[in-house]
Amino acid sequence: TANASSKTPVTLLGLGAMGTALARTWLAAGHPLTVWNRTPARADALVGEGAKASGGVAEAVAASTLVVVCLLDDASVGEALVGVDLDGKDLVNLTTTTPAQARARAEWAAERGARYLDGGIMAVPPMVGVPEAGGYVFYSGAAGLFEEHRETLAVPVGTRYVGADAGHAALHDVALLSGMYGMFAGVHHAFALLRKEDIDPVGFAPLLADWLAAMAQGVHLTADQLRSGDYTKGVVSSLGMQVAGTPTFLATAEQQGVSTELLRPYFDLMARRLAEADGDEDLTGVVELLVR
Ligand code: FVH
Repeated sequence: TANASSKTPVTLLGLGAMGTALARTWLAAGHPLTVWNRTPARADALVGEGAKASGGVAEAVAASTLVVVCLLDDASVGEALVGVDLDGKDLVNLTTTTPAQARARAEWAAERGARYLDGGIMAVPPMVGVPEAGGYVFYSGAAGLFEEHRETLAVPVGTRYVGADAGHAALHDVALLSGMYGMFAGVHHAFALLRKEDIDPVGFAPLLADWLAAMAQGVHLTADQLRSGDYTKGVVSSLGMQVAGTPTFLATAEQQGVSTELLRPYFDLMARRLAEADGDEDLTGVVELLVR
């Protein structure tokens, strides 16, 4: 149709849970979409919805200038694209990788005549195509290339460009997810403490969620302190006071029959920092111990 032909054609490689969700949004927005998946049957439903299936990965790549890749990991990207002509293509790789893999993949693409953007997806499949869910993708690589494709890339979820270094999208992605795993560790320890008591976890959940949300505001103070280099700036709860409190947390875990293996590594870092720094500073100095 006239409407479909006015939209940028997209080739999408990878129809796992995420790739399939992305595909549906481009189809719904009227983009001509060519799809490829290692297991071809996963394309069947999308073909029924208007996508073009391809005879193979080379044919799929040939179909559009903009080629979006969403595969399992960096190795699968290399395997899928081995020997494929990428000359003149704009490759957008949404596969989760390390920053070093993203930088190497950008060089690999350039050697094959392709322009390259890397992406880190901050969304799970049900958030794709649902703007109010707040999902987005970090992009890094050449700013001009991002601008050229911004509108098309913004169809599935929001976009956040984080700079020319191809590794920075992956770094932002992994940094946010690492923060999330630290939070999950605390959540699991908290629930474990209650496990043997007559306390309903469902009733406790909103208390925990609200407390974490309030404490999460502390990231702004941490960032300020890191930028200024003054870890005593604006301190509310000093390192000295908090280290003095750690035996209470360890003893409570002991009394509740809960392992301290999640808490102890962080408490050990706090104690090490106190041994070498000002007790009036914040917890921020722990960052110094982590950076080798
Ligand atoms: N799903 C999620 O919640 C997260 C959200 C944040 C971002 N991640 C990353 O997105 C990438 C794709 O994830 P996915 O959810 O689509 O993953 P799967 O459903 O497991 O699909 C994997 C696809 O990769 C294909 N594949 C695997 N190995 C190879 C290979 N050697 N050669 C070619 N393709 C390969 C697989 O094909 P098939 O098994 O159907 O034949 C799927 O298309 C990922 O980086 C997440 O970390 C998702």
